[in-house]
Amino acid sequence: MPSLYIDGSWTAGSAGCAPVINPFDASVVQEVDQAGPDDVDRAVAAARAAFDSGPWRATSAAERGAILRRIAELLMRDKEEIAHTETLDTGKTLVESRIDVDDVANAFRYYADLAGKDAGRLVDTGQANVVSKVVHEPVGVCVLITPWNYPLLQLSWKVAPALAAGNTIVIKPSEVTPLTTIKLVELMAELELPPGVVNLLLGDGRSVGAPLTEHPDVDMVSFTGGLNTGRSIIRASAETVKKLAVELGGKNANIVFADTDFDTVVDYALLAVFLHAGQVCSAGARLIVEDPLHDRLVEEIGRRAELIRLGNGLDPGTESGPLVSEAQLAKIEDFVKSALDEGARLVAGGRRPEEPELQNGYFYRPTVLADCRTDMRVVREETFGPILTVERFRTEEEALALGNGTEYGLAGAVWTNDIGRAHRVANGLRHGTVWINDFHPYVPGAEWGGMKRSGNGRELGPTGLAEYQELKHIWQNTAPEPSGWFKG
Ligand code: TXE
Repeated sequence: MPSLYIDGSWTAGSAGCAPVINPFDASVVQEVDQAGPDDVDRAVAAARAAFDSGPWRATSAAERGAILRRIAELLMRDKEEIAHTETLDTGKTLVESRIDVDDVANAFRYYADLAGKDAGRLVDTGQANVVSKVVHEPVGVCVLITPWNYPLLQLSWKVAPALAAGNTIVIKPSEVTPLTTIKLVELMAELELPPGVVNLLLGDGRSVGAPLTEHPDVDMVSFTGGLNTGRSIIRASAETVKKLAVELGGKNANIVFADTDFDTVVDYALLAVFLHAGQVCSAGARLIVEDPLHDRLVEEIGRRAELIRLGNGLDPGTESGPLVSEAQLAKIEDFVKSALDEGARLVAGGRRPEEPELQNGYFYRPTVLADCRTDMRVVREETFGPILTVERFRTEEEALALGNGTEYGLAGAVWTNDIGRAHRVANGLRHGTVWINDFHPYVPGAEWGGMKRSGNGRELGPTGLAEYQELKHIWQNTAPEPSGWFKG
């Protein structure tokens, strides 16, 4: 079956096919179509026409909410199949993939409930013969570009609010992990939305992503991915002054004071960084530890990291899967080498696993590096792999300075039993999310996004819907008469 979806029809791409690789063993899962320049133009034209003149604009928010609720139901109907596909495509464990599908359905339900809740507002002008109101409108044609670490989840944070607000969309998933995106579009195709409301293009960033971000008929781009790609997208969209929402990853601080419960913080420090082999934008990749606890904590985390069971995500005994691609594996090896060259001390990992059955896949052992400093590349840059760097602090001020010590500002955590200190540090961190005595949880109702170089705009929550809306002020004079401004 062809895998592009344009103007309500499945279609083959004009740029041939490309294999989708299972990172567990480098086998080919499936071949998928690749879009060429004509496909890009056709998808944008279909979305443009559906927005400008199709029946979609006339749907009520309640109708759109019902569509989103139906998508959530279909996701639950096919949950096992979708989770299985996500594991084949990304390497993550089936447990994680199932949680992803549940979270995806929750995102659709959340925006189903929110659609139409806020109809705008009346403004008191102080004039009896004037009605002044501010209303929400959709932005128009929205291009949604997603990464490979949470292919379906990241997509749902964009598709659900974009449709709830009444936009038409062109989806461009990562070329590395397109399979569950194809599946989601198949589910939406079951709903028989007007042609052109939802379109799907497959292909890489250079041939498909970049032309979309430059396209004059696209009104908005929502992007999640790497910082340098984000910079290119911001530059490419400047000419046509597109609306942008970008989430560009993080280098997230996990700050531990010595009064914290030891076993709990060991457990969470491992979860924070090694979940999904560290390929998480909010991964707690920088452990920043108060001096009295430092040596004991590093030793225990190193010991526990060596026990993490790598394997096939489909195997129930597996605790962590591979990296997503050969390129990502090479990047991680390079980061570890540069860290050791710059003076870091290897506490655990730092190598590929020895097991014969893992040799074909893109595996790397969970790695702990002590004696790290903010001037090291491995501490400053997002590695997006199973690498934990550890830094030491002595005062609260020092902890805060380290926590804010990179150009990113996506997420961070502070661990302490001193409630005043917990809030002082949380207030001082320039991160979009701060956890106190926890790591990773989120809810669809709370905004997600970055400060500093971690991005612009927010996903989730009411703001995640507002990103896909324009505001319009309508002023009505109910008793017009000459103003008398010009006397002649
Ligand atoms: O991501 P890219 P890559 C970070 C992480 C990772 C690094 C590189 O540090 O190691 O980025 O990963 C599309 N115009 N994150 O290279 O390039 C691309 O096809 C338009 C953090 O895989 O950012 C894909 O669909 N689109 C991140 C998407 O952008 C372009 C999650 C993301 O790919 C494009 C993933 C272009 N010029 C990686 N170039 C997070 N924030 O969670 C590429 N794309």
